[in-house]
Amino acid sequence: MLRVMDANLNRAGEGLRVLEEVARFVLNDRDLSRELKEFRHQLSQWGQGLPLLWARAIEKDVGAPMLGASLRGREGFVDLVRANARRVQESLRVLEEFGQLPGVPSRMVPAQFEQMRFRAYDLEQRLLGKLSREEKVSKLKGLYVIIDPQALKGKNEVEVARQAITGGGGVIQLRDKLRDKKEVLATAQALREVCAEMGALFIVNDHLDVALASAADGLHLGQKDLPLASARSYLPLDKIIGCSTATLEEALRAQAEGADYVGVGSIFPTTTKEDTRPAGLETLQKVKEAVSIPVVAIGGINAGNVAQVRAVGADAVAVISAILAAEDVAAAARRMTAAMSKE
Ligand code: TZP
Ligand code: MG
Repeated sequence: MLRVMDANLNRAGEGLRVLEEVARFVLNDRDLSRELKEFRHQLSQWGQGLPLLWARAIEKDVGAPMLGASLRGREGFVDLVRANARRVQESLRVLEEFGQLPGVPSRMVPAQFEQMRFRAYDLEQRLLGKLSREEKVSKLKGLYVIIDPQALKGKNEVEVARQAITGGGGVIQLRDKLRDKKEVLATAQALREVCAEMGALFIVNDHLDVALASAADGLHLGQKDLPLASARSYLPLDKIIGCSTATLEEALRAQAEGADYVGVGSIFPTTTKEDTRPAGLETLQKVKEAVSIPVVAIGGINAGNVAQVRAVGADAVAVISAILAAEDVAAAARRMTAAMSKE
């Protein structure tokens, strides 16, 4: 029985080590990797000073020839985290069950293994959420199309989104300043569906409740909207948050508060939004140099001036009128993406 305890302490420790490496080297997340390390150390202390190690006899272990086999076929880090978290949770469950048998050292309290198992579930969720968020953030480049019904001139939102994605748009945002929430939600749900189907990100502007109810990939907040921390506390861990900024200070603050990307604008004069503040190419360049999160330029951008925006380093350009007002939305999106890739 000591062999079972030993093997499972070991197995849980190994799984935690893999999770710790993902947190440290893949996610660069200091807090998560520290927590995982502490967890692993705590677990290893259970085995210390006990006659457990000599109880391990790997040559007698029928499972030994299989070691390594279960590591084949991992599809990516999500898969890796799931498999190893499961390994940790299963081992802790075994420790909890066997820990109730007579003969187990009294300091191995089964209830503590149970608590550790719940902690392992929580850490798994946090790792998976962060991984999924990073994957979304990596898609924030190129053309970001904002669907604003006021600029659609009667065209259908979903059809326009479909064409914009066909033309190369990788992100779609719904920005609706006028309609009732009920209608905004119905449009959001339809847009989220088409984005998921075509592999684009879907972001909701302003409304946390609509973002949640439509299972959007993220939420975009302005300086006068909900504070970032409040929105973050309600959104699942895999959702991203963008923040509009017009100055370097605002962009740095947004990053410090945990924004996944910043919007910077207005870069050029625009008639689409009345109360914009000018930011200009110079501010855009300064922001790009100062922050490490993706920078999305916005305001008056079209196929004729997008090269200037790219030249100062913007990761993505957010566009309303240059795409939505075009007769052929897909062709306009194609022109824009082509102009963006020109040096
Ligand atoms: N925020 C800053 S400028 C702007 C917003 C929402 C409007 C961008 O629209 P357009 O038509 O691409 O200039
Ligand atoms: Mg807003």
